[in-house]
Amino acid sequence: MGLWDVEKIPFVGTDNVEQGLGFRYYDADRVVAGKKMKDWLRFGVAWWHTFDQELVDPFGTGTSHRPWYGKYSDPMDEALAKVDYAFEFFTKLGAEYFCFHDRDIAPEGDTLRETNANLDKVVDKIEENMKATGVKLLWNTSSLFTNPRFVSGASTSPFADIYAYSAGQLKHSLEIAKRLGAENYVFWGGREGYENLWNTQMKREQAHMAQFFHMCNDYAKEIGLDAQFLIEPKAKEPTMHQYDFDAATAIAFLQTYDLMDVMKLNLEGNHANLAGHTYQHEIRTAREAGVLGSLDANQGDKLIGWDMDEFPTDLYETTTVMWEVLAEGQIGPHGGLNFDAKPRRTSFVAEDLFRSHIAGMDAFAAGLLIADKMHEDKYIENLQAQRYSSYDSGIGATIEDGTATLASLEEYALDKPQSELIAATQSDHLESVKATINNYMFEALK
Ligand code: XLS
Ligand code: NI
Ligand code: NI
Repeated sequence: MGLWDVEKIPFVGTDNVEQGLGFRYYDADRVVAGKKMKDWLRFGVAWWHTFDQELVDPFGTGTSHRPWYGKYSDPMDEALAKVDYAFEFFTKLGAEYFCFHDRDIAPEGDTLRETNANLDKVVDKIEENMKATGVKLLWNTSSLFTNPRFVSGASTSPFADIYAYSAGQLKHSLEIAKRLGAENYVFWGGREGYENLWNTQMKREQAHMAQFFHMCNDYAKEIGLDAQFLIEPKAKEPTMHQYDFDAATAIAFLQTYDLMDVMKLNLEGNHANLAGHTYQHEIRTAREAGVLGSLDANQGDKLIGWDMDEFPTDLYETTTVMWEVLAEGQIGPHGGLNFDAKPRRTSFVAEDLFRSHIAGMDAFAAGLLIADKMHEDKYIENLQAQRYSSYDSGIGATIEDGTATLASLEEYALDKPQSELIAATQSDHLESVKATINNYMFEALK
């Protein structure tokens, strides 16, 4: 059986309604819209939630049962042992990618030098396991938010020693990305923002952050690291206001500081909600600016206003995400779906780690099937083309080709009676559109 008390997760198809330890929809090699399911979805397992999370909440200690608990007194021994658990987990689940923060995988020493030495030992073992299993690194990142030294940020810290430390930490993290062949490298600025504006020089902090990214890019070039850099927007939590608030804010930052060619975005469902948006809104915004990079797959809770990191099971949302991905042709040049998600505190046995990933993978596989059916019929494409068709010829075409002026448009509009203007608008039958999408969901999964 191995280290985990679970067999390799099989594809079982749709005979049974009750979800067990098998996939109903995720059939890795099944071809959908010209690509294998696994190549559309590129699922990643998040090290921090899966192997480090004890399922604490602000009112209670951890509830999780994990097979390595109580076996190791030295934290380095536990860190090394967890690599074996991790790779057996990826393989049994059938996830081809994983993601980690530097501090997820190895304990810190007193100095950066000592910490790097711990890290390198674990990275050696990860590298061996990657070679042996073929599992790949979707992205790695650096925790510039957990340790108390980052209390007021890292590259936006008002304290230059902390900036310098962060740069040193990042340098080694990029070297690890290079060594492990990371497809992307993520920057999530959990503490890059402010608690209060009275004591904050916002522009100065943002300029420091931009300079930090430029230094990272210079170093990546120097060492020949070709991982795609990704900013992960989040509105708030832990910091009251984060500078990478949402996709649009992050894009404006990238444009202001000449970073559009350096960075794309890693978008997360729950973060979209914290910014007051849908996941689809964030993905569309990034797509249309040419910066969709990768996705953190999770969902929030409509009734709770913080980052819940629930496993994504909302079929409607996975359908909208996969509709956008199919329209884009890919998640991003090197993108994937990283489960930045944890089981609930009440789902505490080790097997729930498998169950929760299966639930998320099946929800996205089903979303892919539904979105594919919609694309095959060009349902949304036709609906949108029809809605904007008045720009394809006549006065609309003069607006789009730039020949229209205020004077030419005034001349066109000046004597049009109200009845003609009202007749130029059309009902969009929005309720029927939504009902049709529901029908696609039923039909595609039959
Ligand atoms: C936290 C973020 C974090 C990033 C990686 O809310 O989602 O987990 O994905 O640092
Ligand atoms: Ni998050
Ligand atoms: Ni995330």
